[in-house]
Amino acid sequence: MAAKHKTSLWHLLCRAGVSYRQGSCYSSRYVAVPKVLQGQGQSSRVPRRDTHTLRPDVGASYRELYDTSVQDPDTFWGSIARDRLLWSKAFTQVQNCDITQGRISWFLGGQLNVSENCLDLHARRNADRVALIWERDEPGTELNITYGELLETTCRLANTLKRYGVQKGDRVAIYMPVSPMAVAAMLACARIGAVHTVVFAGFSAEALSGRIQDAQCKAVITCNQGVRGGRVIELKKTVDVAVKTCPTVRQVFVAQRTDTRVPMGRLDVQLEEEMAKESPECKPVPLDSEDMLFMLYTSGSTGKPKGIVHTQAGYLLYAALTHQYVFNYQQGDVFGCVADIGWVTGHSYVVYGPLCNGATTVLFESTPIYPDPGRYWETVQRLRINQFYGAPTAIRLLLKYGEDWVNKYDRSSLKTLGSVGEPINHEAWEWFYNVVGEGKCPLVDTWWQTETGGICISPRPSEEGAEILPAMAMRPFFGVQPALMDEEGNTLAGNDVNGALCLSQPWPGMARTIYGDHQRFVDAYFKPYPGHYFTGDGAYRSKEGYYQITGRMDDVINISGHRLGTAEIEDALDEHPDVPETAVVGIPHDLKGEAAFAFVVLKDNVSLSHSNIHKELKALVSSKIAKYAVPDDFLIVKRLPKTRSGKIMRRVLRKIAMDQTGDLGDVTTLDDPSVITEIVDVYNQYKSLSPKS
Ligand code: 7RM
Repeated sequence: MAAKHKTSLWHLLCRAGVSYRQGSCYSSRYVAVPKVLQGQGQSSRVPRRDTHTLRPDVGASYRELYDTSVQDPDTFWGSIARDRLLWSKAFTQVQNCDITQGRISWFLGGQLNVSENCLDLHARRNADRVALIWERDEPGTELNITYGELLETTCRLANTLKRYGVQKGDRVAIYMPVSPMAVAAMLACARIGAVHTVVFAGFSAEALSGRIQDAQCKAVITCNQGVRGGRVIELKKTVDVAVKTCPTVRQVFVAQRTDTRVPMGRLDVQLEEEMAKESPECKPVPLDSEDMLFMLYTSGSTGKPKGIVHTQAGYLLYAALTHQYVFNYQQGDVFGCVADIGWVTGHSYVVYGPLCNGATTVLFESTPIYPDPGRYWETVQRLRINQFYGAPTAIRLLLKYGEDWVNKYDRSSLKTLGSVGEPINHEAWEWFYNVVGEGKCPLVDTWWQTETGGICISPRPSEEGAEILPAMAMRPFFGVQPALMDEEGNTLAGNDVNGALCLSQPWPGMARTIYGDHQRFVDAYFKPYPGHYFTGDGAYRSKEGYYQITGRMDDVINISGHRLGTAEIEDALDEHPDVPETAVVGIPHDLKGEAAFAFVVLKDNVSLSHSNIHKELKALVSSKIAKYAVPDDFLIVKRLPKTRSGKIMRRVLRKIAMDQTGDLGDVTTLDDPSVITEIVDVYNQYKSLSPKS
């Protein structure tokens, strides 16, 4: 038995992972079959078995491994990084971090190429192994893309970018549906050292343009149209509007997702036509470990979205290691993460983690209820998905439709279920575990953030005998050391305590900076609790020492797993000419997790009717941000509750919006407490007019 004899750290890590340093028998056989990625072709399955196996049986020494990872991170991460990544140049220093300054660097002196690690390495071994299964919007029309094909597509795309002048360090915006071409676009950037910023293809022109401007993107890669839930999305049209206000953009590359021709303008280039002219080979550029890989915009509590920056080696290593261990991914498995690539979950667990591990990863283009609420499970049956990773908001939605939609389909391929994006409530957890998984698959509730790069707190099903308690994120991953803080900034000792969740030492996957604003990075994450990374979330450490995440502590809300600053919605509402001031709060919502509730102050003598104002405000939010951000409720009030220093007391508004006016907490710092009764009266009136079931 493996657990019996004491094994070296090195040995444990090697047998758990894919050892590229020792792997010797690469075949140079290389099949590159051009395939129109959006093509109408039949799905053809090719064997995805591999010659090497990832062994899950790491056994009882997990505890030892964890202890080493936090007590001696240099040995731990150094040996794993050497073993699991293919380096062009070896690193000379494992880390050089000082989190009080927000300085984080890993694997210094080393050089590698992320796309080579994600593609060439696997294509050399077996070019015919399936890298992507593109589960397109119409069920039953999936396409398989092999490592050989994805490599060729990526190279052609990289060569095209180069020909149009995109160079190392340039930023490229990707505004595309979940598709192989989008993955190739990300990897093509990585191949030449360009920095991608993927913008969710549901965002408005204004949101897209804001991100392109902040990142000063040189190019945009998009599609003529998108298809989702049976509906066509006019992506190119949105880009046309967005780039009008983006002087840095020199080219817009347009791929064809549908057969529809869209008008092409001065900046536009038909992507597939250009790619056809290019060589199918493109040498990967060796990049420094700390060169930028991508940035991804995410909401903070104040102001505009922040461009969270991730770099090469540390990010890739962390995404790959967590992908393997948290989901107990084994070579040959079909990994199904249904997140959009516009979110960090799509980056780490649709693209980078799985591809670095040579996995077969599903690209899910559709929605949980298209064409009916059985879609996920029908897909699981048809693709024989082994790990299914989704969001609580979708689970809560589906459980309302009943078990028949699940039971209709064969889910016997499932081995691990995962949840991410927000706290998963007990009802959803039990349903996911018992109905979907029939009580047979471990369900991992994975806590992490855009800023953490990969999963930080989660059960690990591959850990022998490890218990998983419902609706709890449970245990820190290797190298992650959580701490809970009280209001005075003291670390809470012992168990059965509640506090602000911090992580007390750096790990390779953590964000490096906020693009163009390092001071904001330091202020937001490292100032609140000196010496720690502050997550912005609250957590409870149970009697057993397990972690449960309680939710955001700041003015960020989480609608259907989409993190959004209340300030962003307020900014959009405030653009209305009749609206001088608003306050948006998040309140619990059965399906969406949280919903936005808007308190709106109107100018005197407004002539528009309230219902027209509602309509206009809704339209504003959906055009400035996205449809999902539109508040469910609008309450028109005379004034907002403010402290003497002028800060809106959202805590009180949240209580009112949740109908908990009996317990408003401390309101002594309010400038004029009579504002409370004023708002409560309006709320009660509103409630009596629109009773909610
Ligand atoms: C991966 C992702 C991050 C915020 C985070 C939390 C919340 C995410 C969980 C969760 C409770 C979870 N990145 N969150 N996962 N809360 N349990 N398992 O979601 O940057 O978009 O959002 O999401 O509040 O701080 S994110």
